[in-house]
Amino acid sequence: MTAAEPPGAAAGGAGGELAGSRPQAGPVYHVGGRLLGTKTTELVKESLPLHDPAPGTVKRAGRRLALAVLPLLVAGCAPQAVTTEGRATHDAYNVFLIAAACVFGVVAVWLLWSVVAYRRRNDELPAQISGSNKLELLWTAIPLALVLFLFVVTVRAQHTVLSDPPTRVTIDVTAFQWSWQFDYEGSDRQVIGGPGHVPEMVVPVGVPIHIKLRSADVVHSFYVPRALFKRQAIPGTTNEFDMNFQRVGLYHGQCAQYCGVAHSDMLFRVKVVSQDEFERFLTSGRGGAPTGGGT
Ligand SMILES: [Cu+2]
Repeated sequence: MTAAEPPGAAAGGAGGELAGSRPQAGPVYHVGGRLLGTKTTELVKESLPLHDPAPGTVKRAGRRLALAVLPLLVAGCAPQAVTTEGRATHDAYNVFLIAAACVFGVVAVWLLWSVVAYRRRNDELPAQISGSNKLELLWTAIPLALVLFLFVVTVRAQHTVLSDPPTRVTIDVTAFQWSWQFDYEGSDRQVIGGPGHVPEMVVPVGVPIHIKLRSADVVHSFYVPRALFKRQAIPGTTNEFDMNFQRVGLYHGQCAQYCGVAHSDMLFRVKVVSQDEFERFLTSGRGGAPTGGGT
């Protein structure tokens, strides 16, 4: 008997004195290194573990799965937007999120079902099927329809964000190393930030604000998280866009493009006020008087 052969093989093959103490067995067959059976009808036990997992293992796996899924769920949350444009972006984002979740759910359930329903039960090869025009058409048409649907959702959201409504408030925003300057067209109102002073861009609620964004030196980025909007300020270029704030409040803003050693100081705030308060703001601080910490 060779070292790889189990004792039963030696007993059956040699017909020696051990034959009477155990069932007579023929040579053992190996497929892919696994012990499958003998020439007799008796099957030798599989060497792979087929026992049920311990209850504690299932609980631990459940906890790990929850820990893995929770950050994904949290990461899927976007802040509630406070501008008309931001809400359009948020709505489009949610449609994408729901579509992605549905695709994931269908694929995951289908995959798990296939693993369980078509698991290996014996050594027989399953039916070998290849080519199905119906299936090919189905799994081409469904993703195509999904992509077209998401394309339409994107174009509609983009149309809202990039629409150019008539405005009566235009603000020239200039980014510089390392703060912001806000000039109100049609008025001599000006707000300039500086070291230790976070400037406030005061805007009226419910009114489209037209912004002309420029840079005085290097590339910066105008970013208001609650507006779900970011746009670069590029030297020699004027980027124009509109923001229509729907809620009174004070919203954080910052430069989102690394622009030098004091980049982290490039903060600003958007102060959304009533239209009356905005009129008072425009007329009460003529001559570039500071507001909200601006200099
Ligand atoms: Cu910057």
